[in-house]
Amino acid sequence: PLTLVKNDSIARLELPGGKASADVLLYGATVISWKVGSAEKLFLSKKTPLDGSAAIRGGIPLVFPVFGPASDHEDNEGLENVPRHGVARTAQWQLKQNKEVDGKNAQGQESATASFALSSQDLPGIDSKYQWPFELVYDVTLTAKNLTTSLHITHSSSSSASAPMRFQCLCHNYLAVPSSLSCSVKGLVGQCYLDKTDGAKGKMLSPEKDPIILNGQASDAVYLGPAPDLVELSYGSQGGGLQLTRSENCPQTVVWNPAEEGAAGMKDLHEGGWKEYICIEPGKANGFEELEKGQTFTFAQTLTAV
Ligand code: TA6
Repeated sequence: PLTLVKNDSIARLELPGGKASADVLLYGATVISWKVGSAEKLFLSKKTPLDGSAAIRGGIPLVFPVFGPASDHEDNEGLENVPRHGVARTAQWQLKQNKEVDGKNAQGQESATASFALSSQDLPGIDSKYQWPFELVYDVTLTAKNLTTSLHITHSSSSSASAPMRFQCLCHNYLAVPSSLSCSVKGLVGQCYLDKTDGAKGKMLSPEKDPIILNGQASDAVYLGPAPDLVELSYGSQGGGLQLTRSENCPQTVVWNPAEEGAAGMKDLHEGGWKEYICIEPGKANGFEELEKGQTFTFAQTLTAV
């Protein structure tokens, strides 16, 4: 079932019998909680405001139409005036009538889906920052062990003169971990990556080994692709973790944790919060997609609790 809670600011999806739940803040269509049973799988800073006054530090912020500062990207034509990480994560989305809130997914598993919509027409002044009209539809589907998000990006310009819409998109997943000092990530071996702890443009390196051990050192790496079949986050000695799959049209994967020194400057991150999450972020974050008017690009990811 789907209910609106907290003064209709949050859409809550639940499977019967407390099997799983997810909370989606309409501000940014940000999944701020995903529970498998009673186990919370996403991180949410205790100091992040949820009243729409600032971007959310946690959950799954949606990054569109640019990842990071536009100035990080050489061929950022048309994106120069778009704010860091874009406009979707700080916009007020609408809850759409649900296709099938309670049903079965393609695999016959019990599922619940909520859909959200954002139109560029809902963003006053957007055309001074971003010239292309767009419609976004975001589906969040819960099954007993999975959370699937699908972002449908439509270039809705009806004017004949419109050049292809240029954009990036990414799910900025803040994944809860028992300790960010003893996690590991598998599935990215062999991929070149931009090490952004070494300046904004990053230095091209390739990881020597799998798994990548996160041991409390700062990490800010953009793995360039191709889209890996599976990325696995292991929590470390106590076992457990998450698996991530995504559509092949979003080949990059960002792995980020600020570590203690980076966290010191983040006023919306509670004390020690950097030890409680790893960001593993699939997306199109290197180079720009180009979408003809009337066309739709769909970016899907599935997180699975193991
Ligand atoms: O996803 C990695 C990153 O680009 C990091 O460089 C760090 O800045 C993070 O995003 C958080 O960005 P934000 O603007 O939400 O503080």
